[in-house]
Order: sequence, then C-alpha cells, then structure tokens
Amino acid sequence: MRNNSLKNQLGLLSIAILFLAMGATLAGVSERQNTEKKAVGGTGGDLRPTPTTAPGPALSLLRFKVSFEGIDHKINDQHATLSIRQGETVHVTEADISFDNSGVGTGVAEVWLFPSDRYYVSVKGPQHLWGEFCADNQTWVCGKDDLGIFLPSETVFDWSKIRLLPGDLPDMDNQQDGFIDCGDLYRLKRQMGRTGNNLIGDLDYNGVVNGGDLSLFLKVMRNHY
Ligand SMILES: [Ca+2]
Ligand SMILES: [Ca+2]
Repeated sequence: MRNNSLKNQLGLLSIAILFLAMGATLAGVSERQNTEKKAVGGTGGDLRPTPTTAPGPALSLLRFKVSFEGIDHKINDQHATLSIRQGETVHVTEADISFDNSGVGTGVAEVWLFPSDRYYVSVKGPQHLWGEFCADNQTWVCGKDDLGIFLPSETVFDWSKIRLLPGDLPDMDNQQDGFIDCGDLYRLKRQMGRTGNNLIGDLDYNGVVNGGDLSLFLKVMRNHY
C-alpha cells in the first residue's frame, strides 16, 4: 500500500511538473507573439515611416491690387471676375474692387486653394480684357518659364503695375467675349452722349460717354492689336 501511495504521489508530481513545463512553453510563445505584434503593429519600437498626406484645399482670402488703363483717380467700386488656374483645374470667382485716389483698386476674393500649389490668376474688369498674373509685383507678361505663385491669405498681391485694358464691352446679355473688336466699337458708339452711372461705354468712369472714351478705346486697339 505504501509503495502504491508513493507511486501515485510520484505520478501526480510528474504530471504537475509536465503542466508547469507546458505553461512555461506557452507563455514563451505568447511573449514572442506579443513582441512580434509590437514590431509590426507600431505600439512601441515601430520602425516604419509614418505616412504623410498632402494638406487639402482650404478656403483662402485672395487679396489683390489692380489698375485700369486710363484711370488715375478714384472711381466707384467695380466688379471683377477672377480665374485661378493650377494645371487643368480652374476656379472662377468674383470680387468687388474699391479704388483709392490714385486709381489703384483693391479686392478680396474667397476661393478654395491648396496652400502648397502654385497658381496663375487672371483678372477681368467689367469692360476689360483678362490680365494674367503669375508673380507678386509683376511687371512682365507671364511666359512659359513662370511657375506660378503661391497664394497665402496674409499677402496682398500687387498686380497694379500691369493695367487691365478697357474695350471688351458687355453685350445685351451682359456677356464679354474676351476680345476687343468692331462689336465693342458698335456698342460704344451707340452709347455716345449718354450720361449716368455704370454705362458700359464709359471707359474712363467720368459719368458720360463721349470722345474721351472713344479715344481710350482706339488707343488700346492701336497699342495692343
Ligand atoms: Ca468684346
Ligand atoms: Ca467717359
């Protein structure tokens, strides 16, 4: 009996040791798995580069100065259209322009822009051809070597050194075709002698359509066509 009891005790002890050994083995496997997960999953010791994403578009305030050919004095506020291009993407927006005593107009347009992108900006006055801008304080016509301009909201871009050219008069549907031609001259002549505000033929904004406007129109045609 005593021998059997001793055998049973030894047997139980062996089983206990076996379970302890298995437990230690399983714990070792589990620890390795956790370590591998940490190495792959990034919770401590992650060596993979952190992915980065380009900043998305943000609603920006585009502040700018422009001037009109033939205007060197304060005139009433005018409306301008802006076309802001980056590659194949074009944003079109509008802005009111207020003029100082020297005829320099200041406008602000709201537009969604990518802060990291360069843009070309075209501005069109109410009776004017498009003027294209690709740099601050620009004095030249944009060419293929110009990369465009970053447009941070805190900058006021001075584009007044290149004057917007008058002569593209709106038609009966209030549309401008982007050219100065005999159709514009016809509309100007039909308005000769009229007085008042916001006359499409009043290119110098003095409240009357007369020879001064016709002279300005012909000067633009002569110098730029
Ligand atoms: Ca026209
Ligand atoms: Ca006039």
